[in-house]
Amino acid sequence: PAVSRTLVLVKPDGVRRGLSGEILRRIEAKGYTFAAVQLVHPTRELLAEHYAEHEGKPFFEPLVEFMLSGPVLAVVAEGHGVIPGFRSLAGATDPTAAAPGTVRGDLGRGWGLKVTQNLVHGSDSEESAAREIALWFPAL
Ligand code: DAT
Ligand code: MG
Repeated sequence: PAVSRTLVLVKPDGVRRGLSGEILRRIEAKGYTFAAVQLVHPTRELLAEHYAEHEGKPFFEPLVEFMLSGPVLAVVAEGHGVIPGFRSLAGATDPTAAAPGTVRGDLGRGWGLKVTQNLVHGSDSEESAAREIALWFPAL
């Protein structure tokens, strides 16, 4: 696969639990590099844009509230096939279902009891990645 970029977010539960380093370590260990890393206090407007595809779903408001509960580590990761590659590192959306060896499977159930609190976000396509990187890193 071509070299591409993806947007990774270490969500507030990951930052709060001190797992940012462990998550970045796994990304680097797989061979990806970082094009940008920044601690962000997102606004409600930014999150509404970021999660626009989920607007109107029952978990949308709780998701935005959770994402406002503390700082988020925003990362642009780069490498061959990094978009599906990071999704594979992250594991299934629900930490209960996520396989061992994945971020959500190994670390995802320490604090949050909700699917919403699943430690990380990763872009799901080239289009999403371009849109999300422009949102979180307008200067990049
Ligand atoms: P992913 O983050 O794996 O791409 P998604 O895009 O379907 O998952 O959903 C975005 C986030 O919304 C997800 O990381 C956690 C939350 N979420 C998804 N489905 C949910 C549900 N059924 N209940 C509560 N939160 C949910
Ligand atoms: Mg998604």
